[in-house]
Amino acid sequence: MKIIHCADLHLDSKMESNLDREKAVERKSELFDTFCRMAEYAKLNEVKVIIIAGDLFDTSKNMQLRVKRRVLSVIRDTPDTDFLYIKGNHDSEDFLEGEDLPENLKLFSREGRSYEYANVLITGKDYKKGMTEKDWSEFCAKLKNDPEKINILVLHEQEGKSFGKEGSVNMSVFKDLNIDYLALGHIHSYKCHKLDKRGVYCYSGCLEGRGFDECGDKGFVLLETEEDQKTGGRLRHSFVPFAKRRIHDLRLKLDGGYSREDIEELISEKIKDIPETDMVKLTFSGEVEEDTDIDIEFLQKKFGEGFYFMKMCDETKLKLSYEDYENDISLKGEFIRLVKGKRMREEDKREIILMGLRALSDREIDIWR
Ligand SMILES: [Mn+2]
Repeated sequence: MKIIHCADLHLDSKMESNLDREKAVERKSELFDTFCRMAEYAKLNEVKVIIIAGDLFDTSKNMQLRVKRRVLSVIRDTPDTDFLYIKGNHDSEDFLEGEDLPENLKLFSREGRSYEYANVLITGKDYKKGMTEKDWSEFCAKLKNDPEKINILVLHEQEGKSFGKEGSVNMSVFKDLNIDYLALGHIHSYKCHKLDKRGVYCYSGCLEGRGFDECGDKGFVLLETEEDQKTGGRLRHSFVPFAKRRIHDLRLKLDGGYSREDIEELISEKIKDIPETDMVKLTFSGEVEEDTDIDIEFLQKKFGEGFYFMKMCDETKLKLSYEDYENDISLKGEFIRLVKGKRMREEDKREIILMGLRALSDREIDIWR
């Protein structure tokens, strides 16, 4: 039997933090398309269950009736697959109320609930704010996991050292409960670790990256059960990259003087393996000499055309020792000589000089150097 574990789709996200209105609308429809493609994948590959581990939607305020109804119709059109959906911290409690729900959409509650498919028991619990260690222990004590079966637990929680603080849960509370696979949502990157001798806990990550804090491969986890007479069954899991576009947050650390040609060469090298359908942010950092030519507008236009979206940021600081200017016949030189002639601590003088030079220069200087 095949099962998909996905989470954090945030289907009604506005997508406007980087993109212009037109692209934001397009990207938003891509989020939905990827959800449809996943349903298609389930049909083609005879996936019995799709687990959605919370945050199917972004906020109830953004929630458009249209998006909700379309999601329900995709589920209805995939009748051979059950959609097991727990609510995350973004999903509002009552947004499905009054809707005509498809039979294959299975919901949970804040107290927890289980569904059984052959030898697989899937238990899930909607997100509930402020769960203490005691609450979790009580929840775990009620689990009906059967050691002979494959047991999956679905939650939308932040893994942490302690309980309750920022809504975190220490994963050790789920140890030795015969859990084979703990399907988690909330963290937007794929991550899988050993839970105990028997099981693993796994964040599937989101299906599509939305911003530059959601970089790299995004997709879902495919679970496959194997019949095994001795153990009653085994579960294999693998991450399936599935996003339409990948998001890259790149940095170019500079040190010294660079001509425009040098900069262009460095950019070309940095981006050479990135497909043009991707979204790229490139930040220049480090220290550069004054004659370095980073014309962000020009570079963004030149290289941005090769990608769906590109954004460049210049965070470089001016590499400077003020002694270089001390004897100059210039405003900078005059300023340095003026400050040096004052009666004050040498460190203060240095700080004032660097601050003044920064004001007189068009590039930022690291004054704490
Ligand atoms: Mn969340």
